[in-house]
Amino acid sequence: MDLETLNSRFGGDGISFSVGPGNLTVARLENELGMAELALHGGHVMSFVPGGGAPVLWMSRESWFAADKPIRGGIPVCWPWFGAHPTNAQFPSHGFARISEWQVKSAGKTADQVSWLELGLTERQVAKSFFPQPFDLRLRVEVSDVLSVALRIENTGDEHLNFSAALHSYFNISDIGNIAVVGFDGKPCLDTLDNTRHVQSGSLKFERETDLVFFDCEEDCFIEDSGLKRRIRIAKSGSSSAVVWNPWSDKAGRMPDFGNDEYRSMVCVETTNALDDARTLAPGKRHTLGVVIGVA
Ligand code: TA6
Repeated sequence: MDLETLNSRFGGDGISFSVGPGNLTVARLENELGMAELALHGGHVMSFVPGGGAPVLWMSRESWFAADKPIRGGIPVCWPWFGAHPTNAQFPSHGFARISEWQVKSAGKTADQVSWLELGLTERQVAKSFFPQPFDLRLRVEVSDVLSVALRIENTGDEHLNFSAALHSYFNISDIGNIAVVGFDGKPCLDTLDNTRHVQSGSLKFERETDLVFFDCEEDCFIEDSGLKRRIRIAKSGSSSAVVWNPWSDKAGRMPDFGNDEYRSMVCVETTNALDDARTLAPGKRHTLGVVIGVA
């Protein structure tokens, strides 16, 4: 759908569509309480700024903005597999949803200043080789003084549908040395760097590459940032796992779409159905993976 049609059908009242980086179509949702931008490419929330506050989501200055590449930052939608494809190393990391073109389904604003946009993706827009089963994805983004992102997955086929998924949120922080991630105390955890499991004790601080998958965790978690003097709240739904990731300097240096020093200004706290928390949908059934992000 071209910009003129998008704006005439779904624009207005603080919702607009324009050409963004890499000529990607970007939707902007703005009201008195907050602002967010998302690319139709990947159904990718790129930014969220609560009224009068600092940007909450991080975006690499080296990010690709291209039809065949994932955007590095914001909230990548990882589906139908988290991480590497289980059997085909040629398939894209973290699934195909974040490199597919999503369609706008509806948009609006409620009386209490919540602007929302709903995008859709089905098997008709995706290469059959990646995934042979029918599905219907809906991504609903709501913006006020908090950001809500909900990925609804429906099995529209007649076979069981197995998937893993993530809302792979990148958060903007003052410096990796200034933060603690709180909320995983006592949770079982897999360290993917050495494939060992342990139980987390206390809050998470960062001094090296960190890539941890937490299980049995449905509670809210927080990023406490002494530099920005703020606490980001991450409230999950439809998820009993989470991933905390920082690539640190060596891995950042190996990623062409990630500035060598940028690991200091970001942390990922991801809302997932990953590994042990992968899901199966019977025909006709739905599952929603959601996150509400706010600043205290
Ligand atoms: O969520 C953590 C992780 O799986 C890391 O292992 C790292 O690979 C990161 O995601 C980014 O993956 P990407 O494919 O976006 O480079």
